Amino acid sequence: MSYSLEGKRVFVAGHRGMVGGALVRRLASEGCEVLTAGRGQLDLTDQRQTFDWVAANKPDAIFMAAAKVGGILANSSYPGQFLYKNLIMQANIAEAARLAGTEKLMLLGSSCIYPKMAPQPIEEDALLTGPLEPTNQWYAIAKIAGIMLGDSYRAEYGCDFISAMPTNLYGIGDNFDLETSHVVPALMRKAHEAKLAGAKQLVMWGTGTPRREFLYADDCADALVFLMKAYSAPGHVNVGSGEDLEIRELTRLICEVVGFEGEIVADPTKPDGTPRKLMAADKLRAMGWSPKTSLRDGLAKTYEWFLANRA
Ligand code: GFB
Repeated sequence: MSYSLEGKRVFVAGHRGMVGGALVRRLASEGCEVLTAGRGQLDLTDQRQTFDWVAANKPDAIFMAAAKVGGILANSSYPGQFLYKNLIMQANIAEAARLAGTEKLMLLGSSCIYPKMAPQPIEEDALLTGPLEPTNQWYAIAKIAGIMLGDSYRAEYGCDFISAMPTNLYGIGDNFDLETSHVVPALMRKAHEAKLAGAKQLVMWGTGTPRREFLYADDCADALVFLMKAYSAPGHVNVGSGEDLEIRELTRLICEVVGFEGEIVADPTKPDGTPRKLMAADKLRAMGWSPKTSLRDGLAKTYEWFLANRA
């Protein structure tokens, strides 16, 4: 490991989100001081506030887990917000970190940065080799800009800025709003409500044939802390489970975990999105990291959290 977090001041931007929350839990065992700032305290879209907060709090390391995120419908409904907010927050935090002399910054993106028709599993060097998936191109462009920002600051100023690209994530603290959420929390909530109502059917968006890779958020946080300590180079690193499945198989698995035994009905009027986005896991595996939580176990833990926190 080349960078130790022990005794360091570590800022988790976006600690109320699913990834940020998982990072705060994971960092508890690193012997560091974790810094957080609520939205009322720090608006990352505000350049002056961001510069002043970072200068005053002097973090040694920053995990940039703050982002405007959402599922397939939210991405296609709010293209301006997804592009603008993600661009501006990343730019503000990168420049604030440079000005304050922050030792290390990790920028985060998503597997949707890759071309829609990228060969599978998707290697890191598939970036910018073809057109993006239209439903999430706005978010993808912002996240590609984030990678470039990190690499350009490394090249010009010698900043130790790195980028990680997690696959589709789910877990504790996820967004369960049916209009804006990702597929796992949406289907979990639908299955739960269908079970309680004694409904005969559950509606799955799209055709059910797209394939997706999923990683439990706490496994993702573990990988991000690992990379913060072990990785220092230009170019992003894929963070995934290395396995994918069809949305209809995922739907069946979620229904099993929740205990809903009715019929699954497809709604092809809703978008499928990209047909497949399984990322190559080799770069991270070669460094010595692999995930611990199976999809079934992660779904069970997520459902447990949902039951305890759904109010
Ligand atoms: O998770 P999701 O919204 O986003 O949808 P993406 C994944 C797949 O699940 C799509 C299907 O094929 C959806 O049509 N699906 C089935 C559902 N039922 C549902 C449902 O009830 N709700 C939702 N939301 N989907 C996002 C990108 O893409 O993934 C982001 O838009 C980001 O930019 C994120 O990359 C990780 O996997 O298609």
